[in-house]
Amino acid sequence: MTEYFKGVSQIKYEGKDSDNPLAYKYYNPDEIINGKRMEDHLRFAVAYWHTFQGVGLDPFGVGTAERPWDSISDPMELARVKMEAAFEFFGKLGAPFFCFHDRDIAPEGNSLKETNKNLDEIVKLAKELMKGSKTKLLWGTANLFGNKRFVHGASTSPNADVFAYSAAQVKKAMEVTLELGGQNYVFWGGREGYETLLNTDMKLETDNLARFLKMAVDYAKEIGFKGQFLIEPKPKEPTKHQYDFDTQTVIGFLKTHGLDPYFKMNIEANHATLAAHTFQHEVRVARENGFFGSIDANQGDMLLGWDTDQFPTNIYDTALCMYEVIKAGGFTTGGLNFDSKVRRGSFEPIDLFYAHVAGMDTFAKGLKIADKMIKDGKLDKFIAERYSSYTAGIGKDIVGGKVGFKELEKYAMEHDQIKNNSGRQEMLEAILNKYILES
Ligand code: XLS
Ligand code: CA
Ligand code: CA
Repeated sequence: MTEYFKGVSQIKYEGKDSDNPLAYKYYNPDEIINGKRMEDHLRFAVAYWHTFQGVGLDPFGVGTAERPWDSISDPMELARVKMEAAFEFFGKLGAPFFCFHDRDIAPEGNSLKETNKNLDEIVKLAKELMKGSKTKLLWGTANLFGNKRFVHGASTSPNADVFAYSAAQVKKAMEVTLELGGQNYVFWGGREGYETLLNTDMKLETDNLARFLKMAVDYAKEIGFKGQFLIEPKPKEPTKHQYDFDTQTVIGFLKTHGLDPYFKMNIEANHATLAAHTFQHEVRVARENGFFGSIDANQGDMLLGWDTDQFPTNIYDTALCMYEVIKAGGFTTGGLNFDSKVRRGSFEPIDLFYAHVAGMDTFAKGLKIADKMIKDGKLDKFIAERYSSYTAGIGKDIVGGKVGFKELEKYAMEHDQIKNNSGRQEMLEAILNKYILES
């Protein structure tokens, strides 16, 4: 078989003293952290779209990426070569999972029928390659935003033909996800949102979105797809206002439409930033409400207001993310998918390896820090003490539903000289720094 990434051999764990950029310093798949292998804690996935479809274009200039498949022009030949190269990449990296959109792996034809035929052919190849590989499919999804037919949305388009087309496309994407053993299926609301309410029937659009998801739930049952359905919140981009704004909004939407038993969240770090939340906030909201599913691992730029999808290299964020993941009981079907792209200036194939190694090490280190934070228990203890007024006396009665406004008024009359305690934020931040520096 052709070797596409020449000069890169299997990436190994060399430990923290290594200065080899093509070796893991912290990611040691077999190392046991709290009774579980690191690989099983982190469940890393490579995102097909950025890594094999990304060309490094921006609104001001053409693609800069140099890739081993650049000389191929036939779309189907290109799709086959990329799939082979992808499995070489997964193998060399030791990535246990990958994720894709239908249109990442196979080109559209002149009709939906031809498009499905193209997809079938590449799925067949992927299935063959998976037999000789340890890499599994974390999730599949449908691209309902790239083609111009989705200009006004997919299931929220004002055009019923687009709704029908989107349904046909998701039906097929679910079938191929099942065929490849996908453990989840993701719904990211591509262009499900609006630009102006002057031309938008918001009620019909959001009801249609719910109808669409209900059809997907029904069809999953029909074909025996047992994977987890995930919704990926994002507040803006491409539309000005996306319906799946953030985790709390999506939970409310699912509950309104009786869809909450069938969906969990796929939280993306950069989307949290766009919603003016921290990454940790979004994961916390998901876990505390029973919607923790999977994570799109990346990071945004605090100085930019758009979705930069950078590789995650911020230890604070990965530590606090893994803190939430461990507290959620760890991943079940989900994992950490690198929905991240190399910068336009990092255009060589080797940069794809450097980037993934950097992201994987940052999360591995984050896992170790989080494990220490939890085992040491200082933060948990502080929080427990901070809320201890609810474990006895009037607080216990409030939590236990034993008192109402009248009883509380009587209590407040007798206890109106209130004494608060310090939140000790800086002291706690120094403790977090100590975990980071010493783990
Ligand atoms: C775009 C989204 C997208 C989803 C999958 O912003 O992150 O890539 O993860 O459709
Ligand atoms: Ca994403
Ligand atoms: Ca993104």
